[in-house]
Amino acid sequence: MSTIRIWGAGTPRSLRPIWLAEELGLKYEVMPIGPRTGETQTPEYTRMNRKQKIPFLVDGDIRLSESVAICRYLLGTYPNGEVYLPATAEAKAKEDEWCCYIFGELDETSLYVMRRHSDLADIYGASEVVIASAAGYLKRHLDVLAQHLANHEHLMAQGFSLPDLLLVSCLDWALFYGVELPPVVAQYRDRIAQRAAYERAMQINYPDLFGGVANGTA
Ligand SMILES: N[C@@H](CCC(=O)N[C@@H](CS)C(=O)NCC(=O)O)C(=O)O
Repeated sequence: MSTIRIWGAGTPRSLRPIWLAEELGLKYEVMPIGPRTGETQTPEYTRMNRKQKIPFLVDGDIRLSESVAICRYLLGTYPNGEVYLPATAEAKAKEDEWCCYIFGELDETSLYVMRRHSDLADIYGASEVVIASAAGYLKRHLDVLAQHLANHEHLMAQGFSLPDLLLVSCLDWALFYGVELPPVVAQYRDRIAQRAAYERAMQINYPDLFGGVANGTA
């Protein structure tokens, strides 16, 4: 079996494949490069990933960028029953509906827009107006999630799934930006964050916060 290598640490997107690898009990190695350190710009990394972004996965002949695609690959290739893997076209579509929603509306349209015009203002320009607008948009979708989570333990009826992992990575990101979560969403987030795999992944992804070393070999 080849060594699974995951490039990237220190961001909500890099947490996703690390957390999933921990859930699946995989043996893997993390190369803890950061997004703004110059490490994604080297000729070696650029040859591997022309996008010059993290996370990135190598598993044998498979090379993948995009946090959601990497997670889908790991889950589909190494399922272990701990994370729900939909089997029918209908169940796959329902799971995908959540994944697209979380990635499209929370990650890219809200949180990353807030990041671009705050932390990354030197590159994309500072704009309080854009940040406030993106935060308002985020709130609207947190309310949608609150409605669903008021009577569901997980996003999918079948139990913990990839959409939950993606959502919690976004909720942590929102909390980092000081966003107040609706109570039912905060309770859901706290429940999921008790998973042992999440706690291990946090320590691997954010070694500086936990005083450890980014050695992701599970
Ligand atoms: N859609 C991509 C986004 C990847 C991404 O933008 N990663 C950031 C860190 S969270 C990065 O590497 N930024 C470096 C850059 O844009 O130069 C995913 O979900 O993996």
